[in-house]
Amino acid sequence: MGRITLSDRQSELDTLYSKPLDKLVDFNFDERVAKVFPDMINRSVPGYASIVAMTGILSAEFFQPNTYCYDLGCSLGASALSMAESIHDRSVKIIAVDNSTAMLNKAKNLLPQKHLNCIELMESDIEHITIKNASIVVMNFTLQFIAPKERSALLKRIYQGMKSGGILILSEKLNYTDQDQQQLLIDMHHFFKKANGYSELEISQKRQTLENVLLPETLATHKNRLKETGFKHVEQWFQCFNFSSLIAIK
Ligand code: GEK
Repeated sequence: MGRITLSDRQSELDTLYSKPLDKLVDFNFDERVAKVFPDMINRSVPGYASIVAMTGILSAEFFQPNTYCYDLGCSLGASALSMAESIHDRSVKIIAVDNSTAMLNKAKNLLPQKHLNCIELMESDIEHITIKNASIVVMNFTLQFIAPKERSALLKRIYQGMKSGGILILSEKLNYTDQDQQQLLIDMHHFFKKANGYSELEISQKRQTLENVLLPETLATHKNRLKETGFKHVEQWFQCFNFSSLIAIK
């Protein structure tokens, strides 16, 4: 029997950018986005469902009893739910953090009651929380929204709050320094979005609203930063077009 994921549950169709908009304002995670989020992320991020499922599988293997799991930038809690369904230790406590009230309100209604005992939803900026006693930290497509100059400090605080042998799962959209390579990867991502029913107008308007908000970096930048932070082992375990996931072991 398949697992229940948030994407299987009712989500409205994402049509936010289907009409020409007079003024394109920077993308933010408000109520309109929260309403359509499962549809939006599944049709926009290649490999999203796989990454969420693998987050559960990896967490179950690396979880240490009586430690915390963190889902940073949890949105509707898909990664937290994947962890809750995969980790069978009764001591598991998952702290799912997001600074969007709209996302957390929706998450409260969507997450199955039986998992709300072990998942604590916390409304906060992930740059202002204390990470402690953590064996699993997940940042699935969240670091890309943090100002680049703040990223090292955030990763250092995460590292300091982690147990030895604990893991960070870091999923991000990637950038390429070689212009041809960058263009090819962007084109392939657009093919993916078109195949999922987004029009050229939707793709272009959404891209413009994300330009100042979602700031991707290269794979090398991520790997180097994780190593400089102190992680013993850093491995890229997934890539689909320009979307990737890394595991970093303390
Ligand atoms: C998933 N991980 O479905 N503090 C807290 N939350 C933040 C911050 C911040 N400083 N900045 C952004 N966010 C999820 C998907 S979405 C990715 C993550 C995407 C939150 C923001 O409110 C949003 O909910 C999430 O990070 C990014 O597995 O939409 O591409």
